[in-house]
Amino acid sequence: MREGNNTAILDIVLFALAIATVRFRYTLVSAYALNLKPCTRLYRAFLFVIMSDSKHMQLAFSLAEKAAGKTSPNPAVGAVLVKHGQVIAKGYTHPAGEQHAEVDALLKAGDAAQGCTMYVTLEPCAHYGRTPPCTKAIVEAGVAEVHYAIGDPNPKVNGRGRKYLEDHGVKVFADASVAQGYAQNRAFFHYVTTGQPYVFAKYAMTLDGKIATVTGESKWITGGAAREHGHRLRNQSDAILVGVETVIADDPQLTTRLSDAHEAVKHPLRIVLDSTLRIPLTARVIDPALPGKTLIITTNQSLVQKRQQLKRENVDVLVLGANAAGQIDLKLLLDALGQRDITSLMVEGGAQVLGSFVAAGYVQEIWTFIAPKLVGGVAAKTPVGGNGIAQLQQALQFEIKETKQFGADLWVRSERKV
Ligand code: AOF
Ligand code: ZN
Repeated sequence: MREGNNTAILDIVLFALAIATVRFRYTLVSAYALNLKPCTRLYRAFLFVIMSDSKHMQLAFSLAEKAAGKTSPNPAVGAVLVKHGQVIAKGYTHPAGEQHAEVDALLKAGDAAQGCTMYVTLEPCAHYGRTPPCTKAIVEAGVAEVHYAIGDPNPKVNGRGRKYLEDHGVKVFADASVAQGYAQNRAFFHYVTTGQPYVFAKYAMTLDGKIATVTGESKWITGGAAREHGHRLRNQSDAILVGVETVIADDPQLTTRLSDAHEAVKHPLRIVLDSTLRIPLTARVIDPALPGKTLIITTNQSLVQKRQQLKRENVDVLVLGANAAGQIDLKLLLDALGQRDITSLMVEGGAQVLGSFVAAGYVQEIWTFIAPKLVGGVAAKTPVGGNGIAQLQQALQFEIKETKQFGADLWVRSERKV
């Protein structure tokens, strides 16, 4: 009996807290998952409401996932319109210049949008950019309530979306799933707040941490399934970067090649760092027949004549300032790429280039492929070159977020700890 009373009191306390703040409504979903199973009918009914909220938000996230990698420099967003618990329409962000997720859903719903609740993974925009503001379309369609997962830090939005909706009588529930909203568009969030692309490092190594044998042989460290996954990652990046040493040693094409592509693949901008322009004129990466574009970054140490020789319809040369060691200044590089709307950059190596990005603290995420092989040899290269650090305390800290096996190889995705 006493236990029953205690449960009822717990229910009442939780219920009061839940209605006190919107944020708590979502916190209570976790409380439920943690097995705090209060049993009053009132509370169960309340949980049902908030859980269907979270179900609709999860649907919005899965819609956004469909658009991931195809919306740059815009974030990939999902939106769902719901009335009386029924999904009326679903939308997602279309390529930049076309409709945003909210407008996509509103167009599909037509008049049925009136009185609906919208679940959307990002604060709706309130500005005229390539497209008119979503907030205006939401108000005009008569949407009653908007739940969004995370605010849009774009200085043109940043709370203005919420304010516009509230000022026009729409009920707004913000910050429902901040962590998930951030994770899904982490490159966009980084780009829109720093003006620079989010940097991924990608490499394949053996169990003993080697990217090649002592003779420099590196084809192939991993098997076909892992390499195919590498191409899938390329398909989601805005740009891919290598140093000229890699071009000279491996002569890569740096295009996206997928065996199971059902739609057109994306060829990220190919970037070659080459401070003195040692790139051979026969390199495959500057082949005019390649799809997509190549950008060669150099410094004023290179010959003007060679710069002219390299330029073609799909190949451009950009001269940037150098650091004291005569290498391309990475800050200038990332700023220049941000100005060109590059939101994500995949650095593929080699070791020297990766060493420079790591030393400058620019690597936000690492995709490591590990092949179950041992090659040995002190002279065999490891993924990150440069001078390294003296003390473990100075190491860049990462957190492993995901692991997957591809064939015999393992893929580890780690994010920089903040
Ligand atoms: C939304 N829904 O689906 C997306 C949003 O140039 P525009 O008009 O396409 O606006 C781009 C900005 O809009 C972008 O930088 C980001 O702040 C936001 N993206 N907003 O309401 C969407 N993709
Ligand atoms: Zn919008």
